[in-house]
Amino acid sequence: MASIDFKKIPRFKDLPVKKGAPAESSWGVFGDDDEFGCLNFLTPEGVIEAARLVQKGRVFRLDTPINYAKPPLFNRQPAKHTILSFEQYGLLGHDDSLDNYNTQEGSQWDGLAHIGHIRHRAFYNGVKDDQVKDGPGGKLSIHKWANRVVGRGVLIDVRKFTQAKGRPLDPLTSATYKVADLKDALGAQNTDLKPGSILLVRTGWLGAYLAASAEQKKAMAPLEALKSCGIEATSGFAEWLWDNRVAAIGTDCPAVEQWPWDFKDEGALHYRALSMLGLPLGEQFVLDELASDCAADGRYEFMVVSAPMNLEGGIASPPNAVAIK
Ligand code: UVW
Repeated sequence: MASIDFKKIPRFKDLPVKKGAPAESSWGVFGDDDEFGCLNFLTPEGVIEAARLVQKGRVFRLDTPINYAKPPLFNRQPAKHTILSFEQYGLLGHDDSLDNYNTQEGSQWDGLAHIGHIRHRAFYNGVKDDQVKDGPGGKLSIHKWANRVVGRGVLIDVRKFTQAKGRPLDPLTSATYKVADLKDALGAQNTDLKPGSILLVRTGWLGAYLAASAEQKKAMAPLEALKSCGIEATSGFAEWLWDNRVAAIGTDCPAVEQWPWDFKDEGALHYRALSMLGLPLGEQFVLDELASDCAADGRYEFMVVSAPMNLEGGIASPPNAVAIK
């Protein structure tokens, strides 16, 4: 984590800055070898500012329990947890063994090597597939984030806002929230986006999923069957995030954008955010309790501390995150 001069960061309309880089990409803004993208907006000064937001000592866990989704979404497999015993050594005690663990089985940060651009065949900053799969030394590895994802968090409760306006959407469909909804909800919350915010957006999907029956969960889990709400995947959304210097965006829905999204569509948010801007996407975050507290005290900003897995060469990670107020 390092200080940056926010005034020197180009506006979205002036991207790309690097000759030959794709349109609307930030490639080169933080240097040709940069692997952090928008996480560069998180600074030591921002950490100190974020710590000042801790005022009442309430801590909100943002991760789902491991294996919360039964079965996990997108055809991902559940982890197998075994308690190992020390009995054979005459000792009363245990270890855990967690087999078959998929780092994206529940709440997760999509690392920047999760999805590369469909046409450019490259990840953020032009990283190629073989550079990602280079073992523990792989480029864009999630372990590099292990001490980088700390800063000011802002919650937009767009679910609550649209419900209050009498136009709730069904989170278990592919309906989308518009950027205007996010802006209006922020305004209604009297909250602003300062440079270097970790933006959390409550869409209502996780609550709706948890309220579904076991049969419904089983039916909606496969990638081919899942339908989920999300945020519009437009250039305008990417521009708003970049120009506000959002460091990462986490939501309580499965893909941040709606699911399904069309892999052939270059306008998909996974391409715009992960591959073009280097903007981490957070999915299936637990936000309901935090949202209730924000509504109760009228404060939608807090400190976020997320320590992704120290997995060298890793692609993604549970956020291992808390919001502290
Ligand atoms: C895909 O979009 C394929 O996965 P995720 O939503 O987990 O990033």
